[in-house]
Amino acid sequence: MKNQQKQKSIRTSLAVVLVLIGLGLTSSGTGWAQAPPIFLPLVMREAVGPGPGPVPTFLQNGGFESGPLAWIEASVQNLLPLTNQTDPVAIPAHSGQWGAWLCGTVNEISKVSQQFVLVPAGTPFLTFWVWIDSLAPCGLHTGMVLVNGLPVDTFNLCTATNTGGWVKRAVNLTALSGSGINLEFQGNCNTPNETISNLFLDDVVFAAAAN
Ligand SMILES: [Ca+2]
Repeated sequence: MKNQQKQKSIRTSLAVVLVLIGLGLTSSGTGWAQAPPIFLPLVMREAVGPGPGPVPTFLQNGGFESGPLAWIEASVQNLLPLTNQTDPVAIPAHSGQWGAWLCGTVNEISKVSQQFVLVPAGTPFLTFWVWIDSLAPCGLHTGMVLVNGLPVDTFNLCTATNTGGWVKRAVNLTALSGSGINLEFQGNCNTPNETISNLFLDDVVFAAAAN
């Protein structure tokens, strides 16, 4: 609104100047006097406001079946979290052949992330499947989901939380419906006791409900 008022004020001022020039009026010491008309070229440029920002994109490759497509992988031990059934020690994926394998070795922090993902208005529940397989006591290793760098779901990776198979989790992101988010899944197993935890992840999907 302020910009519109400012533009309107500028246009009004310019219009007054043009009228005065067009009329050929100039000010003298005793008052307004007629002067030869002067015509000046004048180009007005419309004020340009900030353009539209980048458009968030739908989550891609949520089942990892296209390998690393759309996902950014990170690991302090220089491992690639995305894996498929050709890895002899990988567990069966929840769907297809590919999944993400976070932690899996000592002193590891591993991540898979996507940037500027749309939280669809009709399906704002972030759902995903995990398989926890850990040898660690509880309180050391954690699995996390981070949205824009902040944890929205945190869970222990330890013998007491071993799932023995794939289980579904969900995070309600209704408050961010229609927004673009930076989405990250992280396994943090960087602790001095050097026990191993595994966090497998597959089938990341935005859904209308948690179940
Ligand atoms: Ca898969």
